[in-house]
Amino acid sequence: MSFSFQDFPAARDDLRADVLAGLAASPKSIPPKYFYDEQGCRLFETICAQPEYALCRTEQALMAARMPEIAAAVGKVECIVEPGAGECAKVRLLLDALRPTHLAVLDIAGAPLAAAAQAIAHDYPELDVSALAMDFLSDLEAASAHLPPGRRLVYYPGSSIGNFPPEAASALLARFRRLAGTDGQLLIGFDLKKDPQRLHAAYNDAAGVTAAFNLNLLARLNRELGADFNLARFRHYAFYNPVAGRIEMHLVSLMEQHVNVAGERFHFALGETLHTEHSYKFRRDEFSALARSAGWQLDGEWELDGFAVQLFD
Ligand code: AVJ
Repeated sequence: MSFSFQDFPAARDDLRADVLAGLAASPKSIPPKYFYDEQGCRLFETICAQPEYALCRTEQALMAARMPEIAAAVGKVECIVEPGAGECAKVRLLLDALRPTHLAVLDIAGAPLAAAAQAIAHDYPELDVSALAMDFLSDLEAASAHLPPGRRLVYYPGSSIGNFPPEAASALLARFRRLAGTDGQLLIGFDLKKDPQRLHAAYNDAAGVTAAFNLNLLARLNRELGADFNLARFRHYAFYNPVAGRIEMHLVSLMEQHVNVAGERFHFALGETLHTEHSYKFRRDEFSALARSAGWQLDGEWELDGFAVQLFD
């Protein structure tokens, strides 16, 4: 077995700069990638166990049920690349079915990524595993240099692509195209448009886990930037916007207040929002058109209960 870890300090995210810029903007916003500190990752796992939030369970069931077809459509690949791999749990099904020689996993959280990748290297003795600690949004090109030659499959599960507005999503898919190379492929999962009440419920679970996940962003800023957000003065507010085809998540200020963040003071008016996430939903034809705009051709698709996986080359 072989395992390597590469840190890319120049391509790490900058919480402080991004948060200060987002709070100075109008409307205020913070990029959703900052949800996932240790506490945020735990809360997201708990969201996935809520009855209202079927996304992760459905994707898992779809991949398990259709894997023989998916593997046949993918064919022989040398290397699987997973940007934003986190716990590296989802890729195991693909490793079992495709048996590549190399796996490259990328994530901004270096320590948990290294641990998860090492566990994979242990469980798959034949596999070469590279863990790359970087923000793949800022430096996908640096990752490319660390991949072996041969056919590549970029794997981007979990509807993470839904967090990007259409132009940014198209730009990211185009970067995946360059990362995969001309004979490469993309296997990507995304949440489908469906009954808006079902979508609404998924982001407003009865147990309040999504609310806690959203508010944890403020707690993280308190912990890591010495901010003084009073969490009781903000309300989780999530809704489906059918015109834009997306869930919007906000933290709405319940009163006029000031908050100090990293030495700067910010004013919140009563009712002012801090926007924290877009989660776009697609029809299958919409998504394949988006990918086509980034240079990808649809090569296969699978659907289960409001979730879809598409394969491109
Ligand atoms: C992990 C990006 C797919 O957009 O549904 C869950 C994150 N946000 N509940 C999503 C999330 C609120 C999730 N993704």
